Amino acid sequence: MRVLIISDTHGRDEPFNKVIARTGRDIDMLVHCGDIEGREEMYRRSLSCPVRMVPGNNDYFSMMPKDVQFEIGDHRVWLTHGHIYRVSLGLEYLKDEARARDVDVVMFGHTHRPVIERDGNLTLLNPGSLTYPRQENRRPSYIVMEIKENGDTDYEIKYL
Ligand SMILES: [Mn+2]
Repeated sequence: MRVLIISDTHGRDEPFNKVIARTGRDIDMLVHCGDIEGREEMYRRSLSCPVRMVPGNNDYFSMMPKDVQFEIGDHRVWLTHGHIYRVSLGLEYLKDEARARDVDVVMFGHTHRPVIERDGNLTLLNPGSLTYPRQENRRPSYIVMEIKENGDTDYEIKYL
């Protein structure tokens, strides 16, 4: 099972189209961590797989819930943009809330810097931004999560 995780596209579709050209359409779930800016329907229709999204701090008029929890394989996943948990200042609030929610994977965005961090049983994933990357190499980034037959899960940051 392959999950494509993206974030902070800020209204632009071209980087996402490049990602799909690269990964192929054989994707089992698409996750968008927010700052979608009006392109929600495009993402919902882009692939024939379930799509999970939350609004970001720039999705002012969105009626979608700001937090969602769901399962991927055996993983309990919490998805939130992250600004409410002050992720720009560090991941402590996010970790506290993840533990209170008893999830093992947190997906977030907002910082425009890709992160894969493991802390005990908790895995924190930020795919970075496909439109306005802020990490050192300034390349648009995303994460591919791959769950193997035996349940082992790999996470990889990829760059356009
Ligand atoms: Mn953003």
